[in-house]
Amino acid sequence: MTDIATTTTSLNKFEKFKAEKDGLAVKGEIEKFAALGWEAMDEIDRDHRLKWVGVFFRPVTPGKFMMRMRLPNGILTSSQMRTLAAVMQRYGDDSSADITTRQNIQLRGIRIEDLPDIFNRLHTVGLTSIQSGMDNVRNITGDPVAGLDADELYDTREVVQQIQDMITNKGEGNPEFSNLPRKFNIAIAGGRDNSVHAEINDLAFVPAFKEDGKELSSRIFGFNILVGGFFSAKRCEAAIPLNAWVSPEDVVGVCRAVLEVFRDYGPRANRQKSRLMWLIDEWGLEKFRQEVEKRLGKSLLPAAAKDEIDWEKRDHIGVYKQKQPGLHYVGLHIPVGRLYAEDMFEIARLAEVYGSGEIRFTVEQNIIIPNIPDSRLATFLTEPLLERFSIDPGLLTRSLVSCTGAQFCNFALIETKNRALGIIKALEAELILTANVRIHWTGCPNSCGQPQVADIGLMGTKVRKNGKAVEGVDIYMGGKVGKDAHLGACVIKGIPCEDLQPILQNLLIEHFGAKPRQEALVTNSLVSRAQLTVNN
Ligand code: SRM
Ligand code: SF4
Repeated sequence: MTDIATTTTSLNKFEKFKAEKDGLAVKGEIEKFAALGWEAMDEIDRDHRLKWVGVFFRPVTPGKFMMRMRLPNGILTSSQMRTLAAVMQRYGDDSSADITTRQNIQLRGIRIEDLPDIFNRLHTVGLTSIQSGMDNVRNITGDPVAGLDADELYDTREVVQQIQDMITNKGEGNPEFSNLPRKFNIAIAGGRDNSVHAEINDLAFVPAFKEDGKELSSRIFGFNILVGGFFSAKRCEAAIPLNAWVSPEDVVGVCRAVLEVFRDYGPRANRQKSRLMWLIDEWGLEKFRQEVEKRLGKSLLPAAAKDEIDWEKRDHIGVYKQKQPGLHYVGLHIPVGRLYAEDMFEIARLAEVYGSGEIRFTVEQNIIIPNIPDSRLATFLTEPLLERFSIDPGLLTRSLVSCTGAQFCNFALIETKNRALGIIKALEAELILTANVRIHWTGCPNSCGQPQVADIGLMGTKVRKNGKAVEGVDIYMGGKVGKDAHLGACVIKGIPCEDLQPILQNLLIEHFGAKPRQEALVTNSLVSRAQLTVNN
């Protein structure tokens, strides 16, 4: 491995502080920080190293930290949900939680003095927030309906858990992977609809069958590997095929090998050029693949001729039959992923009373409650919580995604979540739609809200209006998810947010078949009059 400490002169400031003291070291200092208080802490420990245990200092709300969990495959139990809700409850109105675009959850309002108690509680219910920020591997995403969907090709749950255990030493923290050149994203698709956005991950596995070569038409299941996908303020790339296929048993080994190569050879001089794709650019795909094979200790087979992603992406909102006879999973829409403690207690209760106690998150920031029997379904659907967390929201609301934005994120150039909800409500009041349109908001070019995968993506920026700097957006279009996924591009720049609604209205009419309600009313009444005439 590269001796990071000896080459500090060519390193950026993040590499320097990582070389001085590993981020994971703060795990042993939590009691000390709790006693000291946030104002007296060393600034680098507070603002950066705490992210190695999933605790984020928020300059927007100093003293009220955010905690980012790890939820492999986006799955948690009702008792875990209740524990998270209880952590938040003590902070009253200061606290909220957000389901993230990586099937995960973040809690807000956390005070440093409570961390020892919070970590104990998390540990008791088998939850961890370890290595969920900064130069670590992020939450590993898997198929949200793994093990439930009759059409699935592979149940991703176990392998996702194994990868997390390998990377984090079963949630205890793993110094082997605590000093990567930059963040790293891994996703495993198990169905035909690419429900994890494989193409925007540094490393992704997509289902693919390989001819076994011995018997005619006998096919073995495995995954084609994609590498190098990422978004950043400077550059956005879809992942490219490594021309390699692996069987499920080798997935964890490949993850380890790729991470070792990235850790030891990934560029560290310029933080804007440190993601995996920059190393692939420097080396070329062939050399990268050879280095991965060296670490793996064996050759990788060439990719299968085609992968199995041949469906449009599903959003899982609504009621669906499971592969287990008599059971259903129900997807609830959580507006922009925002939850409060009382919502989380209630979701936990519903999952226990009607299902098996399991709760799942999707990358669209919604939840799924699985394992609801036929006999309980009708009563479940009358629960008051479903009035707010609908199973049948409006066609724009349904697919709305938003990053955190200015309310809590200091990178943000604009407010996102509340604005997104307000504009969608106004658009739905004005327009009649016939299909859902996926609108994603992101508060700055870091693209946490993934505007490049959306039908319409809105990226926060500052624009000038009447001589003043105001909040605005650049508009992206053409993102395609599921089968033949590809990234959208910026089509309109610098629209002040206050002028956005009519522009979105026109885009929806011109490109997505929306009709103004007034016009639709007139047309409908003409149609019904015409029908009346025919019937008479
Ligand atoms: Fe992100 C940094 C929120 C998914 C690209 N992201 C941040 C920080 C930590 C910045 C900060 O310290 O304030 C944000 C925390 C704000 C807060 O208080 O919530 C933040 N990112 C999020 C979340 C919560 C957005 C959401 O509302 O869902 C997502 C958390 C995922 C998780 O559970 O781990 C989130 N971030 C993403 C994604 C989407 C994805 O993974 O599919 C991306 C683009 C994909 C990618 O990374 O390639 C993304 N976040 C970034 C970047 C740009 C990375 C780069 O290489 O330059 C930053 C800035 C950075 O890391 O320096 C960033
Ligand atoms: Fe913050 Fe920007 Fe990410 Fe939104 S896109 S959460 S504003 S860093």
